Amino acid sequence: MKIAIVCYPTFGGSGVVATELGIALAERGHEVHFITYKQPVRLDLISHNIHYHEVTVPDYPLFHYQPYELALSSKLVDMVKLYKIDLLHVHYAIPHAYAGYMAKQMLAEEGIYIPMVTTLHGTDITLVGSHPFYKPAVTFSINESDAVTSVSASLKEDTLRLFNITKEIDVVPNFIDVAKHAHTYTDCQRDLMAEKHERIITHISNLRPVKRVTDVIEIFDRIQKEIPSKLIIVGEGPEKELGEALCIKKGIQHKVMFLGNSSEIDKILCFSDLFLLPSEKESFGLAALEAMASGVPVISSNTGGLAEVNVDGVSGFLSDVGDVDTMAKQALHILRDDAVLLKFKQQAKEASKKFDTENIIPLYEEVYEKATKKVL
Ligand code: GMT
Repeated sequence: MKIAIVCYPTFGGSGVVATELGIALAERGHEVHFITYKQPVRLDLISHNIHYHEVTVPDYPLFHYQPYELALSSKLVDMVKLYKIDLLHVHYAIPHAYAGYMAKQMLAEEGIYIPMVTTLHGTDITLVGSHPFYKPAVTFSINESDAVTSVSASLKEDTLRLFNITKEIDVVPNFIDVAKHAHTYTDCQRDLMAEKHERIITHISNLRPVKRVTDVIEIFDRIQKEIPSKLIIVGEGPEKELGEALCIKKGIQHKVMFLGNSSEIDKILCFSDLFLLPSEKESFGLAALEAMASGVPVISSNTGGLAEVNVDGVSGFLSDVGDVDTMAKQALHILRDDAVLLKFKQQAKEASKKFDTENIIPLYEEVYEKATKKVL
């Protein structure tokens, strides 16, 4: 099949999922066309089945806001015609489903009928999409999609609760190539980050308020009082300064490293003993799944889709949002004893296998078939 994938190309779960999906589909023989404003961050391998088409919005003094949807829908029309694309798969409803719908309509005028699959990722529904400024357009473009998928059952429930949806929503969970996450390193170089006797605790996110970075630091503070440890925080975002200030206030700044965005997540997870994700909201928690696939147990909140990923008492533990005391106790339970830590590491890796690429990509292919039948 010739598939056009529209996504946000920057750091962030939805872009990562869309990129990895495109790569996996290309490996299965599909021709994949990424259509977005910048080459996706994880797309460093352009194979003969993968194409990238950049959307540019020309600057014009009259534009107070750049009309990206307009440029995207025009680019979609051009690329569908040029490459005879069979299906549009848009990730993140805003504004991609809306631009996709416009492209579909323009193509229909020329007798070209193309199905559109929309994948909902979380903040497009729970944070931004349900805002009254966007809600009618988001509802409309979801209902006008030929197939809709959500990355967890919890996100499906949220979507049905927040919007008036008339379309069936298929749950297709996020996925990971478990084999790629099997470390081949003989030495993770953990001595670069910590002393031999110290545990390494990691948090990776876009450091937005929803990630509760200060909870990460509160949990770590309680851990480091009991056992020697270091905290690595990966990512850039608006809560970084607040996090740094809290570390200084607590006098633990020498034990906490803020690494910024990194393209070496696998190396960081290789030497991590525990992953913290105490988010306020999380439709899935791809970062938790990446940690688990690398054999890193997860202490997380029980919000949204996290309970569908992190298995309580097996791959880590789940607690109520904001309950940093319980999270710290659970972390200490895992970290105190070498044998317990090893058991949780193995269990985390095992639990991630349910979401292996091999199990999930065929579900997307089924959705594509279903959507194609609808427009034929
Ligand atoms: O977590 C974020 O703020 C980024 C956001 C995104 O759109 O990239 O992540 C959402 O999509 C990811 C991929 O499907 C999910 O793993 C995240 O849980 C989800 N984030 C939220 O729901 C807050």
